[in-house]
Amino acid sequence: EDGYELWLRYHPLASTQATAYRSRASQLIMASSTPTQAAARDELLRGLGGLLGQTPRLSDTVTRDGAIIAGTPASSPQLARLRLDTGQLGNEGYLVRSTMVDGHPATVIVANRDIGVLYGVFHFLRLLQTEQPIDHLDVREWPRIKLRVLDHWDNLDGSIERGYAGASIWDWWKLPDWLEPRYTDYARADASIGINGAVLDNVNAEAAILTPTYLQKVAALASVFRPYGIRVYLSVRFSSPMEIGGLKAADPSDPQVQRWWREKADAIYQLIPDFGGFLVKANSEGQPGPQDYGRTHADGANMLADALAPHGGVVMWRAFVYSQANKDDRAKQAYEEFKPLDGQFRPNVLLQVKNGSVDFQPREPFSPLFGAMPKTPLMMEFQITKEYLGFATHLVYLGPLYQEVLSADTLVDGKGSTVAKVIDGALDRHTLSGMAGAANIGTDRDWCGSTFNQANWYVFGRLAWNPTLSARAIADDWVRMTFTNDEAFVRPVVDMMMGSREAAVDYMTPLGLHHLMAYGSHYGPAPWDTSPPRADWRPAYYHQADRHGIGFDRTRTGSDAVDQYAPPLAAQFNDIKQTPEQYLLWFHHVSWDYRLRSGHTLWYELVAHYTHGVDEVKQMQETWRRLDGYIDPERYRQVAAFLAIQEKEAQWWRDACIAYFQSMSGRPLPPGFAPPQHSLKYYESLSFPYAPGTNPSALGSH
Ligand code: BDP
Repeated sequence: EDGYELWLRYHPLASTQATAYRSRASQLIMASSTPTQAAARDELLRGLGGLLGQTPRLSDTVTRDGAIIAGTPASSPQLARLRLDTGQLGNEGYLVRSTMVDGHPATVIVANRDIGVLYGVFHFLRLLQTEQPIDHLDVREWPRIKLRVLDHWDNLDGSIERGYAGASIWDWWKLPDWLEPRYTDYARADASIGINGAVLDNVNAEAAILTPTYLQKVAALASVFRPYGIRVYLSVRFSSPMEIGGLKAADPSDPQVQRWWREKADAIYQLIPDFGGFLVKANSEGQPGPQDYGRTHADGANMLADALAPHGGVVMWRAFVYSQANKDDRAKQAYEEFKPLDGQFRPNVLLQVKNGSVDFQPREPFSPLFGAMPKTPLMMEFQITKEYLGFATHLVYLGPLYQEVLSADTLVDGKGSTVAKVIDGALDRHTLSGMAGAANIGTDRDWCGSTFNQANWYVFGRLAWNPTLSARAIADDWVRMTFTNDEAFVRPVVDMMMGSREAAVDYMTPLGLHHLMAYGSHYGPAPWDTSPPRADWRPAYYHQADRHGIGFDRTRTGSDAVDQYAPPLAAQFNDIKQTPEQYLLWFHHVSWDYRLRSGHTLWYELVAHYTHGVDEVKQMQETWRRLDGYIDPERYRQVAAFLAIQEKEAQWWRDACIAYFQSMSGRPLPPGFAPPQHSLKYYESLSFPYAPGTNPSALGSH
């Protein structure tokens, strides 16, 4: 097996459940006159055929026990007669219910729109894939978040910024005439977890994407995705009117510029009537933007929003900004720049905010922007591709990271004002809401560079559908669908996944440390590195280690980043005694001899955490060793090999960081801990091959 099938791996169910399921899939009553209906029916037949070894007979009416009826009240008179309550379901929700139809026990999958039926079909298949009972179903589901989007950081030359799974799956050369079957499989996978949008190109965008030639190609992709409920969006370069429109400037207050964008939007919607809108990285890491003309982010976003509004499109404006000129703490800059603009954005603008205030680190406290801009819909931006988490090979399940952020309490409106409630619009009553994930998908046969990375695409989609789901329950589904339902395999693997992110935090950046990674690649440790041209790209900017202590003082006597949080949280983070230890060095500069809750010194705990991270990876290897024989040898062996790489590199991280921090602390290694395998000089001298997304000529490539 090569992993191509992802979690839609409809291999025959081994258990006795299959027999029971067959009697619940005797007949299928389902229209297929629209492309989405056809996609839903094909999926159901493919899934049942694979899982049960037989497909139900197609029929117009229910004539036997165990029928499945799927559709909308509009597409199926029989479903209409059942008068099921679909009010709450909206356009994308669905109901899967066991009921009697014409005297026969049947399963109905009903929705208000075809797309809901497709989502319902995937849910029903998931129940079978995970061997759930299906005799008394009463499932009622609808998405809590409106825009559930993958951001592809794909360049037009086929490379991917921070992509570790091969090249871009968009074959711009052969589009629009040749539509790779893979595009359809991509759409199926997205739809199966409720993803309904795809931004096709890198946030460091090229103007060429908006030329007629490329728009034809984009339209072709949109036509493949449409039946699966996926809208396409484009990242646009703010200066496009100059680069491809012949204008002298891109000033958002210039009527010529405004007209250029209006006409461009009109042209796009001519080709793609359901085009989603624009994603914009502006005045960030060298990208052009409205500030080049003395205008604000709101001025820039609103100009684009006005061009899209007549067509129903949205602008997703990114809040990832920090500048070299600004000498203030980088972690404070997005908040300082955007909070004053609350209330100034058009209704079709979402502000897309990274989960933390620095940059997709193994652990960051949630960005203080969440909860701070009640008049603006804030969209979550997670990273699915593991830029700072070991690329393709390290096994790091991101479910716990996402859940930690989504369930964090901002306290802005009393207890229970979670980040999830900010972004799903519940807290401030926004109808527009969104969650984006920077995709980890490429041309590798397994799509994501490793089998376990597929779980990160999967969990992102499931949490975008419902941000209160548990990362563990989602991992459990994923393991069953991807590997096997054998409990002896499922339990240890889910445990291993659930612990994997904490292990990575421990061997890379424990206790609130961040951004110790090598310049450029962001792979491997380089806490010593002084070569980056900007201070805020150097690890020392973040760890501040010296003879006395380590950590970034963000308290009121430091950068005062703490006061960007709601007062009770600010007070907590400001007080070293109350700060959760996982954020200790994020908020405080701490003496090496400071005693943590364990009674040990900071220096001791730092060494202990690094060591523990390595031990955890060894434990993961041990777990995997015991699971030989439960799954196919191809995937088994790759996971084993990747775990061996991870173990080696966890050791490297530990040893390099301990060697370096010891050179700062001057403290002896606490008793019982092995010394680093090599000298600090050795770790400093290592060099590495090219890593994706670090092409020095590309902007934002540090
Ligand atoms: C950083 C990446 C860089 C991206 C940037 C962004 O290193 O490649 O362009 O984020 O999100 O994490 O714009």
